Amino acid sequence: MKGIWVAIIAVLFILPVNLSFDDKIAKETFVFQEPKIVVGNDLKILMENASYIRKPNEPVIPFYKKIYILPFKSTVNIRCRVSEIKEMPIDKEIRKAKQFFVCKWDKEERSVARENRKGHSWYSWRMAAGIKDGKLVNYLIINFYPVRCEEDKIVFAKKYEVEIRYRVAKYEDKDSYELLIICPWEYKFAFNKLATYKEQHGIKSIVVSLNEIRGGKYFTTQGRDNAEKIKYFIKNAVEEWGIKYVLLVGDIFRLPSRKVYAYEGSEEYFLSDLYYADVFNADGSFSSWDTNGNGYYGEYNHSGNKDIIDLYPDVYVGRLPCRNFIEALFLVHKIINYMEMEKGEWFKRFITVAGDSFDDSFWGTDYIEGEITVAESIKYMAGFKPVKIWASLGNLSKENIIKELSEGAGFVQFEGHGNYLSWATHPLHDYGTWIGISVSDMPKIKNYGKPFVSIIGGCHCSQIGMIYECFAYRLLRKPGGAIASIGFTSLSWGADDDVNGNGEPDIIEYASGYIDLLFFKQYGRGTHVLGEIWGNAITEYLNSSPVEWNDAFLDIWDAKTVEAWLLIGDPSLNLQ
Ligand SMILES: [Ca+2]
Ligand SMILES: [Ca+2]
Ligand SMILES: [Ca+2]
Ligand SMILES: [Ca+2]
Repeated sequence: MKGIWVAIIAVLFILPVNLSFDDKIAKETFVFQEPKIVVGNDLKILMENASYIRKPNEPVIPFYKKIYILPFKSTVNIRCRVSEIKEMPIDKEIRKAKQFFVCKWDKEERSVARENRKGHSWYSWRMAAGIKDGKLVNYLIINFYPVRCEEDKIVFAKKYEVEIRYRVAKYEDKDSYELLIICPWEYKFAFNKLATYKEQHGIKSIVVSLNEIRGGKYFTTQGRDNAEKIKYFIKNAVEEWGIKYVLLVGDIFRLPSRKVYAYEGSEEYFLSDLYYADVFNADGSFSSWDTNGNGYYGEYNHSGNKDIIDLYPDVYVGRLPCRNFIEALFLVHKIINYMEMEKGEWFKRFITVAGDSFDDSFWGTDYIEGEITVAESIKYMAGFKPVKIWASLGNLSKENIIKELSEGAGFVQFEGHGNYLSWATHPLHDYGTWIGISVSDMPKIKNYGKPFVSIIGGCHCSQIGMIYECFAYRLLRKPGGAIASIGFTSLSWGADDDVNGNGEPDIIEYASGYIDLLFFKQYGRGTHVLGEIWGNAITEYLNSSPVEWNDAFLDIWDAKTVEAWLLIGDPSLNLQ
């Protein structure tokens, strides 16, 4: 951000909690440099170090964001004076954003959302309750939109004077337990074993059965259905016990996931466990994800309805979708073994599997999208030996994927297309050919005693609740295979081209490619606990994306990207 903030009166503040109930004011002035207009077939508006709105069929405009971290439950009031406004005439159209590509195997299509255009303002702000380093905080996000597009001109606002009035609330963190395991009663025996082991390793743990939640054993039962009862329980457990990690155990028929109705034009609903992690609003109240109270959750563009939610996780949540006691016991042993084992050289291997995800040749960029994304992840994984199974290297084949996975690895990243049983991608410029692996290949993967963490970029690879187990869970359920897996329960999207003209391929700046590489960015920064990596990646994604629920940018893709990004695994697991 150097060189952009010309005048700064007050800087980012993190307030000590003991300043309760004092009114405070912070003032900050931002002066933006004039946008650069690049003339080509259309006009690109560039600003240094800016982010860019990429709403299909709308002009691409730059924006800046500033994040403040305040104590949990603090309240704010923002005033912003915008001045030094300048009109800049233009005689060509501003570049418009393109549709996203759907990362679905068998079907490559552009997604569409209903037009719902509304003008944007010079700035916006929102406050969200979230978690940072295991502590509840409030994130205040201010977005600045210094460029507006009109018919024959752009209007540029140079100077922003921001006044933040805030009131700090008092919140005391408890510390009776760190890990809460919620499971059906018939799995309790297996997970008591895990809890005992965790306790011996310094993680205070409690196992609670679904019957005990419904029966009100610890807290008074609240909630309209089973999922909401579980979510209220988690809220109580965070407030009363200081829970940081929640491990949900059971397939969705035993422990439900939440059907979420963020409708981007092709899939009416999908399942989200982020629902269980985003338990608080910024004022500390329960986040129902059904703010309009109509019984449909997480609505966006859903028959004209909308639920306004902050999406930020407040606790780190993962799931083991076990279908029976044998699977439950198997996974408990797998986790304990992983914690026990001396990890050898194999752990330092980082396997990346990628190819040419989309045909972008007619846009002239001709990126090899999957490879670009995993190459970015590799940059963050210092100390790891990258193993590249890439179309451009000529070694992308099912046999090679099986062979390399069989040798074991600390981490694996797939970037391409999927359905709930398979993952695949394309050779260079050959979009009719699919190369990948499916659940039927998994018995051939023989990395016994060397399980990996897999990040799977592609639609539906983590879609729990289908007739057969999904690709992501099948990897956990086999001997060897994966110890944890993150991927999408829904359709996911790839942003192609360099629509915003900043020189970076959009595939790593938006949607699925962006969130997947944030996992490795977090790990590379030294966050090694699985759930924290997951939570921090979602938080960073939300901090940098304007999910404002105001229809100005129709940010369904961003909301859905975080909602559908499911962690299958133990969130308290240390990946070292
Ligand atoms: Ca609703
Ligand atoms: Ca939240
Ligand atoms: Ca391509
Ligand atoms: Ca770009």
